[in-house]
Amino acid sequence: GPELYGAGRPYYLTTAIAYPNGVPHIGHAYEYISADALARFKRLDGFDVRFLTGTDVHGQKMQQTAQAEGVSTAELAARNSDRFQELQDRLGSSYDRFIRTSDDDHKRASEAIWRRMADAGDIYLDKYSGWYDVRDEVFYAEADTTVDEAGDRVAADNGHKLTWTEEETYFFRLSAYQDRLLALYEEHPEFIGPDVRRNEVISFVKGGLTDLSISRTTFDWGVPVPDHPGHVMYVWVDALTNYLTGAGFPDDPETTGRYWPADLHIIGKDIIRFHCVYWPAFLLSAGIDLPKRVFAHGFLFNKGEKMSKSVGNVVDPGNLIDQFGLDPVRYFFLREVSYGQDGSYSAEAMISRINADLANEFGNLAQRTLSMIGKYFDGAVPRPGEFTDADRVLLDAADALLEQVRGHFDAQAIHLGLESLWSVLADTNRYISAQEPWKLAKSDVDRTATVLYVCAETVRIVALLAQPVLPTSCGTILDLLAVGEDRRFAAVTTRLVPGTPLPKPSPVFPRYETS
Ligand code: ME8
Repeated sequence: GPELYGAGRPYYLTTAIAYPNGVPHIGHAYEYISADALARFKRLDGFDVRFLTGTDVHGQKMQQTAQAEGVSTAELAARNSDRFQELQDRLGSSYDRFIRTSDDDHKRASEAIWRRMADAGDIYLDKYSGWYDVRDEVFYAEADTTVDEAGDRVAADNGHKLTWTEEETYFFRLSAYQDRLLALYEEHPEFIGPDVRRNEVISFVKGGLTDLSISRTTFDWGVPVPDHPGHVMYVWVDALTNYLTGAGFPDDPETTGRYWPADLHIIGKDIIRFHCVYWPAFLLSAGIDLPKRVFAHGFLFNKGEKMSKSVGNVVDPGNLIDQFGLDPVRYFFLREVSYGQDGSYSAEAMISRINADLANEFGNLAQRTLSMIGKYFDGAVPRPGEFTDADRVLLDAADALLEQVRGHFDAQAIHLGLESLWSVLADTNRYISAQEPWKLAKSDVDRTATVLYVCAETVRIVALLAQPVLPTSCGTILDLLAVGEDRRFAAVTTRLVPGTPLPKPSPVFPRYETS
């Protein structure tokens, strides 16, 4: 078999688990597509990937939304969690588990981590009084609030309405972890990506940490605190623990040993503090290894505007797929948006990517190459003669792609991985225009064979490495090149075999016609 880079080593990655208080939007779809592409690349590169995603069903916001809609909270959670899982399926996501924090094993994981933090002496009972943002499920210090024009107390950073909260709760001794967290960021700069988020977290922690209220008594929708009736866990305590549940903690130590610590948490930039401050502090307290990396993607906007229900500009991911097709939608978001930065959706930009990058640059090249092979070589892979310098330069560029794309994907620079692939497609298009195989075919069949072989090889290599982003279309191109399933790994170096009969070609990337 082919020599595999990952050699079956475990690789565990996760997405954030969404609040199912509404239906999923394009921001959720973006996170799923990007995490799926990263998961698929690792599998393609020979890793034993475990990919976790799901929903975060607890918290005050869920209970309030259910009350407003007149349904039980469990019903709301189940109904909307189904919508999120359906979206994952429609996006072709290769997740291994869709966790819902109402799952039984998750309750056991949350109890287990709570007990460990309590045993470490990091949990104590006290009275909490302060401001709470139900929408983000986060506590605010008085100093970080302000009063809006209507006279309501709001969060200074985002204007969210705050609720005064006074109750007896358990606290986590977060203040004790400041030095250990700063040491973590210092010793493991790779723990937080991109750098801009790392700097944000460091200055937040340097500003000082106060102990965190981690239980609630004024409502009951959550994981009960072990041995302390009347308290449910603060939603972020159980939510973050989902990553451990998904690795088999605490029921299955063998699986946990294999997949934990997680290699990568993919999240949006708004929840970096929970993942890079609270989560490592909980784990340090519980004596559990820390995840290796947290990467925060940016936010998606509609033509540069924030999407909101009241503005009526929320883009439904299902509609996008209906209109443009799944692979083009996946490609668009991963190529158009620099991963880690904010990005924007517009139909014009989508159509331009589909026609320029997919239909012209990739689709036309594949179709021209395959149809000339059909016409001049009876539909079998042509036998190349000696390679010229131009042939070798192009083949070398294609052969260099694996290491480039691997490097970019390992740094979560998905857009740069695609840029590398498309730059070799552009080279190949220039090469085919310069070589003019359609003219050569009349005078020099041997040279035509070599030129078409070189084109078919670059198409094969690009299709192989673009599979994580364009799984269906690249699968079809590899079918058209008669590349067997056993040769569809990233590290395959076997060239196309001259004489192999190819199926009748058909176009893979249609143009999007605006009538
Ligand atoms: O934060 N563009 O859930 P959530 C890009 N339950 N990403 C976006 C986005 C946008 N417009 N809007 C949201 C939560 N996201 C918690 C997570 S994890 C232990 C608990 C991203 O439904 C957001 O940044 O509000 C987050 O990563 C994910 O969608 C779920 O957001």
